[in-house]
This record gives sequence, C-alpha cells and structure tokens, in this order.
Amino acid sequence: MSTSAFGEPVKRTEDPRLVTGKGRYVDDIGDDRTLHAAFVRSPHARARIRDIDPYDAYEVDGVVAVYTWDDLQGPAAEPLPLLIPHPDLTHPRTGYALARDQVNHVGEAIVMVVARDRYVAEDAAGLVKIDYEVLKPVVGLRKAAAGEELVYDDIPGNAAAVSTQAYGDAASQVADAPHRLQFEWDIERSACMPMEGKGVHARWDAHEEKLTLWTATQTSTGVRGAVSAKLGLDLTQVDVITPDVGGGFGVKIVHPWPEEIMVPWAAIRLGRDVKWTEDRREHFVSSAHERAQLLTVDVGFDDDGRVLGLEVDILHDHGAYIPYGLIVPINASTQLLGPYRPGAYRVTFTSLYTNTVLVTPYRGAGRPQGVYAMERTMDRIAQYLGKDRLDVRAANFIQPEDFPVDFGLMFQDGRPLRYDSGNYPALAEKLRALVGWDDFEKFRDEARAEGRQVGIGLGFYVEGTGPGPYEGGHVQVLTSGKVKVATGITSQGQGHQTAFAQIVATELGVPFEDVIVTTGDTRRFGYSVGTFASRGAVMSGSAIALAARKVRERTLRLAADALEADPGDLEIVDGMVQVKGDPSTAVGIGTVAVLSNPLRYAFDEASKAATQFSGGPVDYSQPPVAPGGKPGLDETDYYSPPYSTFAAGAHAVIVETDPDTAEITILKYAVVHDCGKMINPRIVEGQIHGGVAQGVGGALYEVMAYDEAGQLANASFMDFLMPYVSEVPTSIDIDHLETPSPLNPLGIKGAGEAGVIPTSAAIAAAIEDAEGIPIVRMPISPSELFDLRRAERPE
Ligand code: MCN
Repeated sequence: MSTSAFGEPVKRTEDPRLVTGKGRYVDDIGDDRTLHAAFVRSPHARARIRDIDPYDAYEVDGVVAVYTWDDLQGPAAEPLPLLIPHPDLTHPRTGYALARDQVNHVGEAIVMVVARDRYVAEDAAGLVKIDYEVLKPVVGLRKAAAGEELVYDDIPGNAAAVSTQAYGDAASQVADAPHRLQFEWDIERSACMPMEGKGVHARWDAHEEKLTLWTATQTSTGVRGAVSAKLGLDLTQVDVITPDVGGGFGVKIVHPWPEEIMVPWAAIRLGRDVKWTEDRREHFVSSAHERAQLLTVDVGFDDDGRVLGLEVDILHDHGAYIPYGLIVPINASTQLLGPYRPGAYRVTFTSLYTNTVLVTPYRGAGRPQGVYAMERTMDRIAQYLGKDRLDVRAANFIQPEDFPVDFGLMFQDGRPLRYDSGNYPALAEKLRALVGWDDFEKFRDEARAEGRQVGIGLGFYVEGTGPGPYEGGHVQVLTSGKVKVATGITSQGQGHQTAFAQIVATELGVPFEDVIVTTGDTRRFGYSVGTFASRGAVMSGSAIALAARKVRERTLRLAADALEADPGDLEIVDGMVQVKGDPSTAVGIGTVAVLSNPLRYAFDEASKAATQFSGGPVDYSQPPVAPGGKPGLDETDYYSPPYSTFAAGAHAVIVETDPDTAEITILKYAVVHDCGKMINPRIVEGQIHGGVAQGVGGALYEVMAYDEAGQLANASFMDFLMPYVSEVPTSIDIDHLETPSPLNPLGIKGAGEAGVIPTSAAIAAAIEDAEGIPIVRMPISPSELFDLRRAERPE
C-alpha cells in the first residue's frame, strides 16, 4: 500500500466490519442486568398537563421506577440548553428533559418508566394515566404566520426570531430594474431518517463516581458538556463514547436530547446500567424534522438576465422548540445566493413556532430550500427572457478573479460571509459537457417523436463548509511501528477512519494500513465540537495533518541523534527512517518511538533495536528528557479556521414523465463537484451518491403529513415514502473540479452535504421543462403532478 495515500480512491477500511455485522452500536452495549427505559409521550399537539397518575405502572412486575418532571431537581429540572444563541432569537423555547406542565407537540416525552426489559417498560408506560386539558394547536406555516392562534401565550405572532440581512438598496434596485418577477416557493417538511435511531446507554460507577455514556450522537464532547452540567457532575466525571453510528444526517447533532439526560439520571439513582433505544415511530414523532419553508422572491433583472436586485422573505417552521438556534434559516438566507452576486440583496426570515416536532439541521441545513428558490428563479428569468438557462446563470456568476468575495452578510458561524475560492464558470462548462446540455433538444425531439415527454433541469450551489471554532488531533507512533490517531469528532458512516489514515500515512510516510483511527470517544480526545456542517475533513483532517507534521519533525530529530545525521538529510519511507536514498541506514519509526522514551526495556524487537543505539535500557549519557522536551512520540495539534471554506457544485438531471400515469423517471443524473483537494475521491463520490439519493426523496416523495390537530398522519415507513433503490438513479455521472481552499493546510473543503443541496431544484426544473406546467413546491410527487396536470389542462 502506498504511503502517499492522500488523494487516492482507497476502499473504506471500516466497511468489511460494518457490512459483515461486526459493527457495535449503542444497542449492542449492556447485558442481562441492564435496565430498560420507555417513555410516555404526548398524544396531543398542545395540552396542559393537569395530573399524572403513575401508580398502575408501578404495579407491573419488573418495573423499577417511574419518573416525571417533579422528580427532577436542580439543573436537570431547568429548560434544556439553547445551544447557539443569536441576538435576533428573542423568544427561545427549548423544552425540558420531561414535559413540565404543558406539551407542545405529539411525541413529547412526559414520563419515563424503567423496567427489567423493554417489553415490561412499554407495557407499564401504557398504564400511566395523564389528565390533559387539550388546547388548540397551531400547525402549518401560514397558520403560524397569521398569529391568530398561539403556540405560547406570551409569544405574539408565534415568532421566535425575525432577522434581516442586506447589502445595497435591494428594494430600489428591484423596482427600477428593466424586468421584475415575483414568486412563492413552497418547501415541505421532511426528516433525516437514519437507519439507526437515537440510543443511549448509561453506566454509573458509584465507587469512582464516574458516568460512562454510550450514545448515538454527532458530538460526544457536546453531550459530555451538557450532561455533566445537567446532572451536576464535573466534566471529568463523564466519559462519552460514540460507538458505530448508523447514520445521523443532522438529527443527532442536538445535545442533549431529553433521553440523554434522563437515562444517565436514572442510572445514577438506580446504580444500574440503564438503556433506551428509539423505535421508528418515536423517531418520527420525537426526534427532529427540517426543510419546511415558504420563500417569497421579488427579483429585478436586466435584458441579459443579470440580477440587479433581489428581495427574499422566508417563513421558517421551527416546530415547537429551538434547541439549535437559527442555523437553518440563516443558511437558507445566505446560501441562497449560491455562485451569484446580485447587485443588491435583502433577505428577512421569520422563524415561527408550530405545535410540531422541533426543527434542527438536516443534511444541507437550509441550503436545499434557499437553492431551490434561487435556482428556480434563475429558470424563470431565462424563460421570461427566452434565454438559455445556463447562459442566464453564466451572466450572474462570480468570476474566478473575484475571490475572496465579501458580501457584507453574516454566515451561520457568526463570521462574515466570505467565499474563499472557486471557479463557477468552469463548473458550468464541465456540467454542460457531462450532461450533454447542448444535445438535449435533439434528444427531446426524438423522444417526442416516440410519444415521450422528457425535460432537463439544473441546480447550482455554493456551500459554506468546515466552520470553526476548532478541532484537534492526536497522533502517536507506537513502539510496534503502528500509528494511533484520535480526534474528537464522531463518525456516522462518512469513512473518517479511512480518510484520516490516508492523511497521516501521507504526512508521516508510513503504510496506510498501519494507521489506526479513533473518533468520538472523550477518553481518547476530550476537546471537540462535532460532526456537522461538512466540517470533519476540513477541521479534524487539518488538525490531524498538523499533529502528524509535528510527529514527523520529532521523529526525524530523534532518529538524527541515533543515526548521527542531520534531520534535514533524513526521510521516512514505508515507516522506516533513513538517510535519504540509503535504505541500509533504515531504522523503524517504532524503534524511534522507543528511543523517545528515557526508560527502555527490551521487551520487543523495537526496544532491542533501540538499545543498540543507546547502549542500554536507560541512556544515562543524556538528560532523559531534554529541557522543553517530552518522552513518547506523540503530538497533539488543533486547527481553527479564520472563516468557513466554500465548496460548490452543479447538478443536472434529465427526467421522463409518463403522459398517462405522471410517473417520474430519472434518466440521467450528472454532478460536477468542487470540494477543493480530495482526500479520497471514492469517499467523496459515495457521499455525493448518498446525498443525491436523499435529495431524490426530498424532491419527489417525502412529506411529514401533519393534520390540523397536529397528528403526524404518516409516522411509519408504510406511509412516509423514502425512495427505494428503484427510485434512485442507478448511476450518477460525476466530474470533479479542485479549487484548493487557501484557508487550511490541505486545501480541502467539505463534501458531506453536497449531494442533497440542489437536487430538488434540478428535478423540479426538469419536471417543469418536461411538462410545461409551473412547479413551485418541493416535493412534487407523481400524484401531485397528476393533479397539477388536471388543474392546468382541464379536458
Ligand atoms: N472528504 C474527502 N475530501 C474532501 C472532503 C471530504 O475525502 N475534500 C471525505 C471526508 O474525509 C469524509 C467524507 O468525505 O470521510 C465527508 O467529509 P466532510 O464533508 O468533512 O463531512 P463530515 O465528515 O463533517 O460529515 C458530516 C456530513 C454531514 S453535515 C451530514 S448531515 C452527513 C454527511 O456528512 N451525514 C452522513 N454524510 C453522511 N454520510 C453517512 N454515511 N451518514 C451520515 O449520517
């Protein structure tokens, strides 16, 4: 295996284990003595809790405890933390670990039952009697915006936040422009739906006064901080371990989820392991959703389609609680701009409470909505002017020489919106060739001759990835010659073990297979922010590279002493340090690791080799640790970017719509993607494939169907339509562009969300192109298309 693995399409080393059933997930932790929790959840979307009678539940054989909010004290009884405050978030509501005196959505946890097994816990939960005063719920964006009925009596207009960002005088630019169009784009509610739901297992060691928590999270250090604070423990009393996680896609970013408080809280009180594994229905009604937005666009443009002024108003459905601040609407309102820079811009978003499941970032986090609005607006400008859709976009592209680009707006990380690098015209040209844009009309004519309807659609996007504040990495050369790497971010299937090993193998000059990576375990690495916002590669990758560079430097220095050479004359080849070009001088890095330790016993081959250099187990001729030095061959470093780096891409899709049934078939899907330097193109392409599959779900099928009473009418996979393999394009044509980021040592940008961002925009555009019927919402299912046809073309 190559030691210059960076950039190679190496197969993911974690996969053989995961696909042969050897993964270890939270639910795999524990034994027969473990107690199981089940939650009594609200059947009402909005209700006051008058009384809770848990006594029948207590009577069930095997029930150990029943807890309500009244049992909680101190910080555990306080509202859950607001994770990312924002000055415009004037009315934050975050909820409680167990509902206090009111429930605000169906599925909200009210009572926890702990029993000897899950069946007993579930049965007993069904016996808890709760007396509710049922209140009228607020469901749907338009109803929330009308403000006639309120989710919280003390929050007028249901508005958690109203926020405006602008540059230039957009209103005048729009009004004075030669042409003006107005639209309303309607994006439905959807959700992440990872294969593994949430799960928590807690163990309390009363002797050590130490809590160990296994949880399916995207931020182990975040959970540790929140849980220790909520349970009144010192940070050092809590270890959080994230074992294998079966997908997150954003929903596992919240910390703490109520169950992450309640399960350890019970474990401490009961002195027994307690666990909870979410079932699918719970996931539907008590985890998080996203997307739901109404975007109103007012655009002014010239004869070439250049956007002179753009005004956007966004209504954002935030559900009943806002634990995660305003990230989603901020992303929608800033990333809407994509690869363009309108002459003037004003966006206002209103974050509204509704009596539905809370909203937190879902892969793309607001960008699919913003991009939908912008890209569909570009399509309509082209249509209005009778111009080519790619040409109108090209007229608006930021040019390569314009970077860095400052917008005078604020990004979701609290830093200025500043694009670092990119080449959008080059993306467009690659896409034109990849999808066969110029040949499409010929294809359409041929299809028409056969009685078929086909259409083509486009979607461009720019994505701020790798936000700070920091991530760290620890790299340690073991005496065996293997290299251990630890970073705090967690993995949900992104292939971090492989990619980070590639970085270290390249930086250190060691075989890729000899690098062992650990993620998401606070015992190994205690400082971290987490895996979201496509930041793993940029943040942890950079930190690990910096740490590996330090290790390399020390390895060369130590080996130089041993080989009586100048460090500058040495190189590391396949894990051996040698005088450049002279393998006869080679000494293994494991041996150098032994040399780095003043106390050496000849336990193993590396130690025996080391004693040859130093003349004995302890080298008394030198101070064992030079001033300012340290034993061991390991280093830690951190990376903190000045601001986010901006990846970009463009999708094009060709669809066929059945003239009779309105079935929508994707004939071709093309992606051109720029995430700067790629660590592993195979992983990047896998990320794009997964993202496109999720995007197809959002574009064509997925809706959280709330009725007026706030009941989720399709809370199972029988009714919530996720695309099967039969609906997802079987092949996706991908081409890459690499514009390195100047902001980090590896020149990388994030890739994890790219596939999902413009998918809906491109597919909606293709359907519109095939049908000639305006498509203004996401998703557009075959049955909706059927209805639209009837409305547009009554017989
Ligand atoms: N990568 C690369 N070269 C680059 C950029 C990335 O080789 N220039 C690789 C990385 O090394 C990593 C993968 O691509 O293995 C994704 O990297 P990155 O873009 O940094 O994203 P994160 O590691 O931060 O992962 C989070 C991102 C997000 S925000 C969501 S949501 C998401 C996603 O990744 N959730 C996922 N991809 C997912 N994939 C799986 N299987 N499961 C999820 O829950």
